[in-house]
Amino acid sequence: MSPLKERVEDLALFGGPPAFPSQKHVGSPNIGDRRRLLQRMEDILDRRWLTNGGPYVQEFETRVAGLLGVKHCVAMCNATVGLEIAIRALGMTGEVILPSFTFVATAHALQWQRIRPVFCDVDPLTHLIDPAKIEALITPETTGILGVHLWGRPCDTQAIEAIARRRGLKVLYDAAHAFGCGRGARKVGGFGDAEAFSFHATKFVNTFEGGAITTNDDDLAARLRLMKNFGFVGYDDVGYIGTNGKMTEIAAAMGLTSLESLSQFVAVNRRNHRLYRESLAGLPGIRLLDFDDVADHNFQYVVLEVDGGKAALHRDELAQVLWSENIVARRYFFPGCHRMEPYRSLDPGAAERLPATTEVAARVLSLPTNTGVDPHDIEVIGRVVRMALSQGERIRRRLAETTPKTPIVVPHRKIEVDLA
Ligand code: T4K
Repeated sequence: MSPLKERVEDLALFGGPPAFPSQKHVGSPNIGDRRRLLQRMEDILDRRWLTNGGPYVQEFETRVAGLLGVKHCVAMCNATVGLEIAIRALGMTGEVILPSFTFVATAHALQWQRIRPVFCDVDPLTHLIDPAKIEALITPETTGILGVHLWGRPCDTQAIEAIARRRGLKVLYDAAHAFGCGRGARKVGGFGDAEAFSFHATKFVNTFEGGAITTNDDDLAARLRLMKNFGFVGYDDVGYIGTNGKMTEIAAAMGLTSLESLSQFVAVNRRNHRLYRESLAGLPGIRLLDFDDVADHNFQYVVLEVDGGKAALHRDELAQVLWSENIVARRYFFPGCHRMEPYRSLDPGAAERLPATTEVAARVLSLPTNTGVDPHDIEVIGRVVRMALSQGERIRRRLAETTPKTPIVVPHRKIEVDLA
């Protein structure tokens, strides 16, 4: 039984026992049928074929393409390398327009190959790139748009692709969060020139590390296949510049096993999302992002917006309360790529054109979900949030008394490194 949190004094922040004995994570991986996975692993070892487009990778690609209704799926070692390869295979150069409110890999995949990421503001309600703000950012150097289907909600693909057609730009989507999601009758995977998926351990369908690029373009798919395998066209012949973006057989085995439990994972995520919504309903200044308008959503992120002007605690104060209770809520994707290096130095004025990004980044808090979280956990988390918000003033006062000169900071990993 989790300790009851009825009074401010019960909070772990002020000496009470934490609500959970060990940490509850946002990205705790789904495992699926362990026995089936181990069988596949045995088979891989027996065959002595571990990587380089083996039978498990081929089966995984076929299954993913079939599921998404797209002609080609090219499996990759992760989504970041997948994005880098897709960007290069699409011939993007110069400048590419993307949202700043995304995981930093989206921007890094461009900057890594000396393409300038030009950050566009988002819609404050959906957190997605705002198509109305794209055209003003197009210059003679612009070669593409990189939309992000954040939290699994598809971008306004019609508006983005209309701009791209008019201005002769390529369109790539970062679909890292959007596996299994759809717009109308269409699944994410076939929009734009190509889409990039992540199957990282923290994604609801995972391959430990992994990713894929999907496309309906035969030539592009052929280029992607060459580029992820050093450009080899035969045993001794290289026909293209390439890198190593290959997925391993073990990763594909995990992916296939994960896919077999996909509907069960979605059902758990959907239930968790509903329970959070019910348990946090009616709290002033609190909004839980809903996805009722999205066809076939995967519900893999539970995203809370804490409006510091209306809620009794600011987002970071609430996060501090939760962290001390072993509830590792995350401030994804604070503070926005434009406020991280190297972008902060390369484009110091970016914040002026990104007011909605700044506002959203100050509010978001992702809560633990996936199969690692059960209804009782959500009840406990909901009770902690409710109690903390009903006692906001007292919590602030206590914090001021106990740590008078220490600013409120959310614990985070810090790596000191001298890059000079
Ligand atoms: N585009 C977008 C929009 C993305 O969100 C991402 C990745 C990418 C591109 C790039 O995809 P990949 O190249 O990774 O395929 C995590 C993930 O590492 C990252 O894949 C993901 N997005 C991002 C949103 O979250 P961090 O830096 O937050 O990871 P970390 O180590 O803090 O782990 C997240 C949480 O999950 C922690 O609370 C711990 C927990 N966890 C993690 C792992 C790896 C577990 O419980 N078990 C585990 O095995 O980036």
